[in-house]
Amino acid sequence: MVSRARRRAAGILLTTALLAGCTTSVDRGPTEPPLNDNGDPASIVIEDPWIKATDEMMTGAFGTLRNDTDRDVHAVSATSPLTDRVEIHEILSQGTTPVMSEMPDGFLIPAGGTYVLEPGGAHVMLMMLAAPIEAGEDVEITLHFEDGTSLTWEAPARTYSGAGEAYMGDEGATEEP
Ligand SMILES: [Cu+2]
Repeated sequence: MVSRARRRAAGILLTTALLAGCTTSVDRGPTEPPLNDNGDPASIVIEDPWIKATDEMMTGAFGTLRNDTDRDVHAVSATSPLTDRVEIHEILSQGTTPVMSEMPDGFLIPAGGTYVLEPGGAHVMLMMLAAPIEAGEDVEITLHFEDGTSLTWEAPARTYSGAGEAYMGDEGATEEP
């Protein structure tokens, strides 16, 4: 735990330098990604990422997001090169029918904890797909955080048809709930 304590101390020093207006030593230039409060651009990782292979116009991406920092990290939006229409969704029960709903405020990955994107639960939704996504294909997805940092990963496409996949698209509905 010594290294963790040291890293935290370094973060406090960095914050102090910024408050003092002494930015020359920490100025990484405009092309570098912004640092979060820990001074670490890669504090969130995703485990077991995947996306549901589909021949329809929408599909979900999943995985377990792990937050190794000591503060909550707020995911606010998602993007993908495959489509401009990417949203963060959850599944709510309306009576007996599971209905997808956008999470306009995104979600929190708790400090030192995980947030799970899974079928039947929260997911990254890709809509208005121009072409099918075939099993084995890799799909690039980026999650954007409130602090200005982001996480990009390649999600391998898998064939999946399980409970909780009753998306509105599968029911023939064209409107998002
Ligand atoms: Cu969805």
